[in-house]
Formats: sequence, C-alpha cells, structure tokens
Amino acid sequence: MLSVLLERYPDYKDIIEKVHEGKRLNFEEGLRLFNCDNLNLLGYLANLVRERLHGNKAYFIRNFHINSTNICIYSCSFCSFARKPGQEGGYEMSLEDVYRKVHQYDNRVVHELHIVNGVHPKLGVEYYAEMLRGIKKIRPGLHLKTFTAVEIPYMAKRSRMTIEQALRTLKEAGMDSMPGGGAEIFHPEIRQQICADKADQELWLEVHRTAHKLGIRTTCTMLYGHIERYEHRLHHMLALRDLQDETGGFTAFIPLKFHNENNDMSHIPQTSVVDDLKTYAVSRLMMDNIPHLKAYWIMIGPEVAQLALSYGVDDIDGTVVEEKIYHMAGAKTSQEMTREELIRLIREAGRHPIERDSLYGVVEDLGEPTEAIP
Ligand code: V47
Repeated sequence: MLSVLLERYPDYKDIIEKVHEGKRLNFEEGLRLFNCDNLNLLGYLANLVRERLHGNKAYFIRNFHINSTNICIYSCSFCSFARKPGQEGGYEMSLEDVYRKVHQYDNRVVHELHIVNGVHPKLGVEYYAEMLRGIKKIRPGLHLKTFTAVEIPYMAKRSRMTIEQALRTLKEAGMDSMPGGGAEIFHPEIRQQICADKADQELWLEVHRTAHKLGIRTTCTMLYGHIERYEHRLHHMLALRDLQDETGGFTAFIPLKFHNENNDMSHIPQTSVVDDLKTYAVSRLMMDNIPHLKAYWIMIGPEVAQLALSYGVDDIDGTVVEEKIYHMAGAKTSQEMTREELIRLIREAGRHPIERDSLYGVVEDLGEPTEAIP
C-alpha cells in the first residue's frame, strides 16, 4: 500500500512517510494537507493514525445536556443561543428547575450530564457549586461535565476568587470534568472579529492548564467554517497540541462546524461535507497527542458522523437529549438518538461500538460489527 501511495501522490511523499513512521507533522505540512483536494489520501492517512490508536473501536455515551440560562454578557457573532439581560427570549432556570430536569432521568441509564450556560452577569462560583451539590445529592454517580473556560473566569471574578480557587471549589462541589467550549478560533485576527470581549487564547489555555493540574480532565474544541482560514485552524490546533504536551489533560478534540441561522454571521454559507471530512482528517493527523477525536452527530448529522468514522474520528458523542445551542443556530438533526440507533450507526460504518463513560472507561463492549449484539 505504501509504495502505491508514494507512486500515486509524489507531491505528498514526505508527509506519507512521516505518517507511516508515526512522526509529528508541522504547520506547513498541515497546510499542505488542508490544501489537498484528494479526500481518499487524507482519509487513508487519518485512518492509519485512528486505527493505530483505537483499532476498529468507536465510542459513544449515554448523556444529556442542561443549559440553565442563556443570559450572557458577551456578544459573540456566531452565537444564536445567548440573550442580553432583559432581551426577549432570555431564560434563567432556578435551581429547582435544574433539579426537576435531573429527576426526569430517574428511570433512565445516563452516565454524563453536560452543563454549559450563558455567562450570566449575576451568578458566581457559590451559585454553581450549590447547583452541582444539589445534582450530586439527587444522582451521586452521575458524571458532571460542566462549565467552559469562558464561564469560569467570569464566575471566579464575580466571587473574587482566582481561577484555581474557583476550580477547586467547583471540583469539591461535584464537577468531574470540563467541556471544551469557548475555544472558537484562538488567532487574535479572527477572535477580535467574532468574540472580541471574552477569554482570549492565553486565558482559555490557562483555565485548562489549571484544571489539568488539579486532576480535572477536559476536552477541547474549535469552531470552524466562518471567517477563518486554514492557517487559523492550524494555529489553533497547534496551541492545543502544545498544551497537551505540557499537561496530557485533554481527552478529546471536537471540531465544531459553524451553523449560520439566527446569528450575526448568517450571511456566511456553511461548510461542505468535503471540508468537514477534511477538517476531521487533518485534526487527527496534527493532534497526535490527544487520544480521541469526536464528531458531534447533533451538529453534522448522523450520516456525516458515520462517514467521519473513516476520516480519523473514533467517537460520535451520545444520546444528547434536548440540545439548544445548535438547534437555535439551525441544526435540523433530532434532539436525541437512542442507544440502539447509535450502535446501529457505528456498526453500519463497519466499526466496533463501545459504550463509554466520560473518561473513556468501557461501560459495555458491543463486539465487532459481525457479532450478535450482546
Ligand atoms: O463554545 C456556538 C459553539 C460551543 C455555534 O466538550 C456554535 O464534549 C456552531 O462546546 N455554530 C458550545 N457552533 C458547545 C460545546 C460542546 C459541544 C459538544 C461537545 C462538547 C464537549 C462541547 O458551541 C461554543 C461554540 O464554539 N457554538 N454557536 C454556532 N452557531
């Protein structure tokens, strides 16, 4: 296979050889991959890395989301979810509302609750710590993956705490891991135009660095397909790769495709499936030290998520009941997929489904696609 590839794609000989030898790719090589129009080559190379790491396995989780408020002090031009205080469409759940939502899952198996909110001007660390303690009281075994590296600095400031004090307090209250939202695109040239007023690259990375130091594992994301260029995507990936070299605390990278309804960037067309698959493949190839690459099916649809399993992806997220951020931005996917649908989707792609917990521990191994489901 290697000799066929080298003969067929002589312009990429050095990259093909490096990937085969497990060597790290640099910025220039990443740019050549993004500019390569041959999806077969990108898929082949990304799949090589994916299978080296995970064999034929593909992961999913039974999870649900709560977004307790969409009131937000920031004005990100890609966001369709947030509302300013007093603006129509804004909402704020009470702690009782949040606990009622958690109780809705009393008779269902769920392993993770993902909480991301608007950055509410009046809510500090104490409020969110109380929320976490209350949820843990209802469901002690539920993994709480909560609050982005944009929410935490504001809560900390409001409560006159350092980032480390805020994270320690939240961890003691029940925060088990942190999601990767708020990263968007780090490069200041782009960040200035899409979310000038919120945490910059340095602060976002500092929050994750501190979380990792405290033993809180996190994920990381990249919002792509708006005004950024390939160079900005690569700059972003390499900043995450550098932090991972330092701490090893990221479990997964999740590229987030920009959705263009009901926001200030609605004039920008959405990326093609080709760009989506290319972005997964290049992510897998560049981020050699982040174990998992996730395609969030809610965002790209189950069909593309299925395809992405051949372009470097090994995780398709989960059952996700009641998603708001993407549906308010125009996502047409359903709000929920059952465990059986996720298993079928993975098996149809020829992969071996593994139901996981939040930190990629095996909940149930469902066997190779040719075996009967246990
Ligand atoms: O930070 C907001 C993105 C993120 C839009 O950690 C948009 O496992 C596209 O971070 N089009 C929040 N993207 C969600 C998030 C997330 C999602 C799934 C899994 C994980 C994880 C994290 O959503 C925001 C922003 O980057 N976002 N608006 C939009 N119109």
